[in-house]
Amino acid sequence: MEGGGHTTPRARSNTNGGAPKELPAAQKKEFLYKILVVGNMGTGKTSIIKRYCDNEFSDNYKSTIGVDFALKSLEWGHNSMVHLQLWDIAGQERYGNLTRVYYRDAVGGFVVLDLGRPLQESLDIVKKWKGDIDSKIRLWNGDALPVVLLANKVDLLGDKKADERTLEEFAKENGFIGWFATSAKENLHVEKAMTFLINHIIHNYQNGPQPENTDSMHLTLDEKEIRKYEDDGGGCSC
Ligand SMILES: Nc1nc2c(ncn2[C@@H]2O[C@H](COP(=O)(O)OP(=O)(O)OP(=O)(O)O)[C@@H](O)[C@H]2O)c(=O)[nH]1
Ligand SMILES: [Mg+2]
Repeated sequence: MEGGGHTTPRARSNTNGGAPKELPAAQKKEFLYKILVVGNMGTGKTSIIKRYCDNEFSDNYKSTIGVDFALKSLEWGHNSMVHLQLWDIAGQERYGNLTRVYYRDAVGGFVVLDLGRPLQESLDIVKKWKGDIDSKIRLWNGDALPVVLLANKVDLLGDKKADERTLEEFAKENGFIGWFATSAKENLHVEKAMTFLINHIIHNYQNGPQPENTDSMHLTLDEKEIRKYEDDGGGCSC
């Protein structure tokens, strides 16, 4: 299995035979993708999102309560804009009943583990998160959601390397589309992992319904749904 280095999506072919022409922003195709970021408490989910969206990092740990959202817009090829809605789901949430609501309409995800902790224990937990996603959400065609494993805090290993063989085998056996050793702190492989997943999502939707031009509809619907659950006293483990 490969952990990155994938091609960027092809620009749509142009008819004049020259270099692809950039469209004015207003004419670009827009795609909105909801992506889940899950994993146990303190593994670095919020830090990875913050690094990717704002290129910032803090050593202070402020645990996410419930769910948080981040948006990132990217120019993709010459003719497209991709808007990512990153759902930062608190580590404690797997023990609540809300993940099914949070997962709705997602088209991809990351499960994050902390390389500073014992690897085998972390992999057992990751397995549970992957199982939670697979049992609660499928793609439009019934396929499993594309999910990438992020072995985060690789900086903590110093000169040692992550146990690549174990991670590779684990990722393959558990249906991850790939894995990356990342560091939100030192900005290692965070962008590469995101690009890898986006490429995969775009490839999936080439043969199916494109969730394009969907503005903030999903976010609004899900927020309403979450509030309803919370009002009903359902599943909040905080
Ligand atoms: N050394 C190191 N520390 C990191 C890295 N990523 C995150 N941290 C630290 O780990 C702690 C937890 O990070 P968060 O991003 O808040 O973790 P989280 O997964 O969002 O945690 P919850 O919201 O509780 O589920 C913080 O103190 C971060 O500074 C990393 O790549 N390297
Ligand atoms: Mg968090």
